[in-house]
Amino acid sequence: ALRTRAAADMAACKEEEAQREMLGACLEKRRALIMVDIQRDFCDGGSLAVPDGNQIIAVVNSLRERWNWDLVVLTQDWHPADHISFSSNNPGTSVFETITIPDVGEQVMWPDHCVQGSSGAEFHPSLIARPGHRLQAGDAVPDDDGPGDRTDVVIRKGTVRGVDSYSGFGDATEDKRQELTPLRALLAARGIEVVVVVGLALDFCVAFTARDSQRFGFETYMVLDGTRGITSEGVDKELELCEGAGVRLVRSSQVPTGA
Ligand code: VGL
Ligand code: ZN
Repeated sequence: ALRTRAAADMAACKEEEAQREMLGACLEKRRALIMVDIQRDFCDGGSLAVPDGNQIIAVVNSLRERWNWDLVVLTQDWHPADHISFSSNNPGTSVFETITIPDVGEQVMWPDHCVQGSSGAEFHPSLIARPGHRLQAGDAVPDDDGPGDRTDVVIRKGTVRGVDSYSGFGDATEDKRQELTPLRALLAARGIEVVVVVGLALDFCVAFTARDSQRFGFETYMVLDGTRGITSEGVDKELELCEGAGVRLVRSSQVPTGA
């Protein structure tokens, strides 16, 4: 057993090294940090609090100072009060059950959360955030304000009553459900090649955003200590899907420092 353990440790070590090299090779590439839904409602005391969600904030804050990002994006779950994903808007359902909605498909029934303009929808007060442009589905990508611009771009999602959107890119699983945000166009316009994803919740919006990012051709990393999930089964399943899709799973210590 000891030998197996040593072999496993060695394999883990090699993998870490490989990942560090991979991110090290990104030094010449334009990179974006995407902070997914770090909002009051997903943190301690919020209406859809992710267990230990608050613990990511220090990691995320140091990550943003650690590397010189070409772009920082803050996604913001931003639902109208009559949103289809709220159990309260689907009489007879209970919170956390999955129902099938005609023309929509499977939908988890969530407690009311991140209602537009509510305090629960605000970014967590301890998060270092510099909200600049605020964009949602239907908005055009604004011109680059130049290298002097140190503000973050806010991407709002879940803004259309009848469509939920876990991914920061928006959901487009069926024609009827198209609700794409300008995130993909924004990354393209800024010449981004590498995307690093952190935030809440790993098993929903973080995983969906990371997989879309990889699928759209960005070299995508998920920082494991910069995210937490709602359930451990969900986390296991989504991490497997992410790895299968080519998303690299790393730790914040593997992200390079400096320029
Ligand atoms: C999220 C459930 C519902 C998330 C958003 O940010 O992961 N989860 N809406
Ligand atoms: Zn939501």
